[in-house]
Amino acid sequence: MMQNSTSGRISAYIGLGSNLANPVEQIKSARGAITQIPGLQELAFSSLYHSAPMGPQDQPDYVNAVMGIATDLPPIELLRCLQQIENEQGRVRKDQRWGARTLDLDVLLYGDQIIDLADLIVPHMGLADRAFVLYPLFEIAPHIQVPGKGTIADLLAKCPRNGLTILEHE
Ligand code: A4P
Ligand code: MG
Repeated sequence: MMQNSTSGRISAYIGLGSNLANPVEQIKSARGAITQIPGLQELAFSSLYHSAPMGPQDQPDYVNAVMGIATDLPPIELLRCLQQIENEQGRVRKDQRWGARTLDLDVLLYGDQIIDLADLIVPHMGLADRAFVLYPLFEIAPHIQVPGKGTIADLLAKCPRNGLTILEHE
């Protein structure tokens, strides 16, 4: 039986983050670009959140959000489409881990699948301990299970807000 599907499609969740070149506009523009991907439909979009940087502290604060989609794209094709949007929005990959970026799009969840490929690990590795992922995800999917990790509510209960605030309500 196919689980977490909408009319035969898989429901998946994408994490959006930006801390350069007008982050709010970066997130909104990415949302528009994602909805243009063939074989994909938006189901939900969280509020926009303001978060302190995780990683190097000498970078601007972030704007983060989570989008719920239904798609029939295989997960690796979804990742490639998202990476193309990152590139189109001026993402420059630097050597510094967790450094500043115009746009970061992560596949957080893909149905109830656990994926362990060289280029794609799902659930996303940071999901369980990042307030800027868990809180927006909980906002749009409060009853979801994170495969291998438990319910979103349990994960959230163990994750301090860490200064996370809502910037713009959906
Ligand atoms: N990759 C593997 N699994 C996935 C997945 N589920 N989704 C691979 C997306 N990509 C995945 O990503 C590096 C590689 O991860 C890709 O080639 C892909 O094949 P990247 O986007 O090129 O590099 P990155 O984003 O700099 O690295 P990383 O370690 O993924 O960083 P994160 O985890 O994305 O964190 N602070 C706040 N407040 N808010 C943020 O959004 N984001 C980061 C980046 C740092 N600090 C932050 C935030
Ligand atoms: Mg990333």
